[in-house]
Amino acid sequence: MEFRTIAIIAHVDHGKTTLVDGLLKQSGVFGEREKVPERVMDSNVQEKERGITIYTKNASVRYKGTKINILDTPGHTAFGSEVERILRAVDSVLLLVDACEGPMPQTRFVLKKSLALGLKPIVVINKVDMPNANPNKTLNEVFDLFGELKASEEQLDFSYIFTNAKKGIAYRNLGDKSFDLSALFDLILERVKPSKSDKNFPLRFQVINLFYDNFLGRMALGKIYEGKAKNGLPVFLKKPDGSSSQAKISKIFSFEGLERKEVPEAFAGDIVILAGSSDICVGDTVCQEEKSEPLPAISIDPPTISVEFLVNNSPLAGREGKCLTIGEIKNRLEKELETNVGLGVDFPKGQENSFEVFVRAEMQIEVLIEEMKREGFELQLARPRVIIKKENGKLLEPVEQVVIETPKEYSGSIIESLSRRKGEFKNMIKKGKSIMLEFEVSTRGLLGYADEFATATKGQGVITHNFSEYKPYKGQISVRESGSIIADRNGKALAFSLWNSQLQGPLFIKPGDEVYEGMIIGEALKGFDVVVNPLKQKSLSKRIRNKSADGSPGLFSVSEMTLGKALGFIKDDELIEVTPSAIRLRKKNLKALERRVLVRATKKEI
Ligand SMILES: Nc1nc2c(ncn2[C@@H]2O[C@H](COP(=O)(O)OP(=O)(O)OP(=O)(O)O)[C@@H](O)[C@H]2O)c(=O)[nH]1
Ligand SMILES: [Mg+2]
Repeated sequence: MEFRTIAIIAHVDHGKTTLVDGLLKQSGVFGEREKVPERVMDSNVQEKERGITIYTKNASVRYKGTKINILDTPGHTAFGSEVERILRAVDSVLLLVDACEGPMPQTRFVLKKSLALGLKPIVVINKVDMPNANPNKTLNEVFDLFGELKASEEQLDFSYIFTNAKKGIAYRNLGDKSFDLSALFDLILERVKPSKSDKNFPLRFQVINLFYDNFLGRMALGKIYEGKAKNGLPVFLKKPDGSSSQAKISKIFSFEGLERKEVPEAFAGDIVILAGSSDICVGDTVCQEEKSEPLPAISIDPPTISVEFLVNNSPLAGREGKCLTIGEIKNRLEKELETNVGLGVDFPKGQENSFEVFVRAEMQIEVLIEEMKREGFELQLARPRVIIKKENGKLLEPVEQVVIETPKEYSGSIIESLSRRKGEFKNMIKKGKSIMLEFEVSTRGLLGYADEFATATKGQGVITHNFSEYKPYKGQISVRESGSIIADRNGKALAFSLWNSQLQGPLFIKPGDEVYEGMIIGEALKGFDVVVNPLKQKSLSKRIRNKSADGSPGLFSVSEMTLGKALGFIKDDELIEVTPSAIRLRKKNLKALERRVLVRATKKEI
């Protein structure tokens, strides 16, 4: 049997997972009566809730005697390096572009990576059914993008096709009569060359992703480049650093539709999962012969952000969650490390009650914490910090390429805010009513920027950023200029006092919410911390004068705190308290007096 492996790559929401639905359905993967949910590959709960793909997933379809392995990748910028890794194992990519939006920043990123690897993408112009779709213009823009990214002659001569992924229809030419995706299936067989794989060579397999199974332990997803994987086969596990160890293949799973099917053997060209080594990592080569060369290493971007995870010691600790201890958090993080390639953890050596967790994007922390919340964990997080390096006596920090697409009217304020964050403006391209801006910004400058950006562009802007390299430290970057409104006692907040407190700035809590001394209940716009009593009632005499029953002055707006917002909001002396049902902010030091003494002592030191 012949194999083809393709990845579907695109900007977020351009329709990758919807197209995979169509490919699966039309290749007969599901029974006729089977009820298949929309975007079936987005099977993770958070993926369903957020409506985006977070983890790369794979499936396979059979068409005219060929097995096509399909990898559905995430389009969100935070998971860009996941896509990069996947591209190593594919024979080609379907570059999907929304016919209304045209190429967007992440389209550029994933196309650039594909071209650099020498892949020849098939361009799929999707959502042609939308009233504001402009497929021809989009196709021209894609062609220009190939040119801009210095595609080779061969790559510039790309094939293209138009689709309505939602209905599962592909048109080789606009205006063709078509009722299904066969034109796309045929194009894949026509344009994607079968894997260069020799079944007669000894086995060579490379790992691109990891899974964990309670019974089988760590398992590796990857591609068989040469030879045959066989159950029970003794193998060598070669690491990129040149070290080698022995193992035995204990199970092989191949993909049929969405199912993982256990098979006794698998052949070159196929994408499979192997079990048998608890030590296996992304990029490792599994080979049959000791003298076999390992496959070229897969580079994984280093983590650039660290966040301290602490045991919850707030006055409300233990009320809402069931997993609170340092041991429980440690076990959970160890489990995560089995498969989460983008994560690193420094476990405490002594009696400390905290861990340092390393990631590449704030959103990775959000996804992990959200998962832990659901599992019943309580913990606290400190302000994310960027990992600074020292080389030859010089401080270096990670910088990112930032691409923004926004309606023109917001470009001024974006340039201003990113300059304040020490971003370097690189380029500007007009695109109809919108404008594309390119910057180089340090990861430090981007921390907490997502929320500010969404507000500045009224939700109409799109920002993507990807790590590029470590560069000289850019100096001090000012953090949030506002202060915090802090509660001075424990109890249930009352409407009257909150109504007064909101004169200081937006609040994060509503009447009836539980508060404690040192808890942050809002943002103090004056620029310094304000301590308030959120339990204060209106005096009886005033209540009688105002003729209001409880003295409460009516409704006011509350800015709901999300984890993303909280990570961008807190300062160095503040923490986020996470429980299954709440996100609270607090001062590290809960007592106002102690905080004042500490500030005075620090000032004296300076
Ligand atoms: N009208 C129309 N809507 C589509 C089409 N393709 C996808 N959509 C819709 O576009 C939205 C995003 O689709 P997804 O398939 O989740 O996009 P995605 O590229 O997988 O998104 P990420 O994985 O998060 O990057 C969904 O609401 C789909 O129903 C299409 O051809 N026509
Ligand atoms: Mg998707």
